[in-house]
Amino acid sequence: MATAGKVIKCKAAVCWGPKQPLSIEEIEVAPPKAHEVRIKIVATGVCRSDDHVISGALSEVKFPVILGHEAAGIVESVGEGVTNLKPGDKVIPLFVPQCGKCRCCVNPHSNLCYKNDIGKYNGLLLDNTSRFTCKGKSIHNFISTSTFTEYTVVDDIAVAKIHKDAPLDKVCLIGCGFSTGYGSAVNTAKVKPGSTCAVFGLGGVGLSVIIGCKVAGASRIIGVDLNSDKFAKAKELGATECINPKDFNRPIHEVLAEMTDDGVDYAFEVIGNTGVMTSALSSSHFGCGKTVIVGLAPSSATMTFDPLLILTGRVLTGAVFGGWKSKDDVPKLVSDYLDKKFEFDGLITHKLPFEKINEGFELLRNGESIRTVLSF
Ligand code: PAD
Ligand code: ZN
Ligand code: ZN
Repeated sequence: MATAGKVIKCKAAVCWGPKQPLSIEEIEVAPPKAHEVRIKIVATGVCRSDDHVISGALSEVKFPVILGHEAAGIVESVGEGVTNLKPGDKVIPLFVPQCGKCRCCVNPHSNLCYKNDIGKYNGLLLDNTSRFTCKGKSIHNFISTSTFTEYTVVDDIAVAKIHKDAPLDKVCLIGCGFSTGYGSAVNTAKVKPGSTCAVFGLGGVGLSVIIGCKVAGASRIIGVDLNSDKFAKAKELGATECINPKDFNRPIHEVLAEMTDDGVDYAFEVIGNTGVMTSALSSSHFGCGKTVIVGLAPSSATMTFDPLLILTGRVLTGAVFGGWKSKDDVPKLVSDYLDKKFEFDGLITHKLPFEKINEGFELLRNGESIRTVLSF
């Protein structure tokens, strides 16, 4: 491409600090260095995890920063040593990279590569620098991806090549929301046919848990949300019942225990609220229930519960990105989507031009949208 090796000037949404709207700016994106890839982002989703940074809930994230981590795009150019990608390839950036060499990568049961930037939030590429500048200032990366920009640069362990026929404005959801929820059910919980599930939080990720529970053959899938407007879509995607904690004057775990002969087989917390995490744990069966934490709690939050809850046999676990080994599994998820093994188009409730990104976040905050997909 004509731009290879050159600095690209383009549009990006810069987050200058918490509690302020994102600002559409012209930025400069330097060419990729060795083992890096410059990507033209085509479509990017608005995920709650980005909003946690904007709201100030993830206080370790360094500013200024370009957020965004759920996206699909096209390779513009590659740095030295990148052999498996070429300009024009369709790709999905990976917020959990896969180096293939670290203790987690070589363990078939883990997907959290040591090279990830979640929780540490260094906000830099692996060589400890950034390729973004704006108004003379260096701008941080966000969890190995930064997709709220027309062009981004990622390390080659943080990008997967996908099928050439993949519709980028849909499969961008495989970069986070869909895969996280779906994998939490099929990989992390390993939901069994005929089982009973409760899903706390019916946003894009919680609804994807429901899709996973259904594909796994669960016989009852109970959606739980404070916003009853979310119930119709949840039922459309596979929930067999939905309940609103506001409609009961006793704890929701007691309601669920009554509904399910002492508790569900699998409970999922997909909100990021530590109180709800304990409710989810309490809703699972005392002797054989499994609870999966998917929601991202605020930086300072801690979870407390009576240890007797797990002493009797309940299992408590969690997963980032649905337990998928990103570089290996994302291309397979895209192919499975193209082969119609599952469907998630119903999660995309809004489409907006990139410039309207703040409107996309407003729709998420006021509960109107499931996923807004922004395109350039
Ligand atoms: P969302 O905000 O679209 O959905 C959250 C839902 O929870 C909404 O429908 C709310 O009405 C509902 N809700 C809020 N509080 C309560 C409550 N106390 N009781 C019942 N329902 C409630 O978010 P999302 O689906 O995009 O993301 C959900 C969480 O998952 C969020 O914390 C996000 O940061 C996290 C996430 N984790 C990963 C991962 O890899 N583990 C990936 C992506 C997102
Ligand atoms: Zn996300
Ligand atoms: Zn690794």
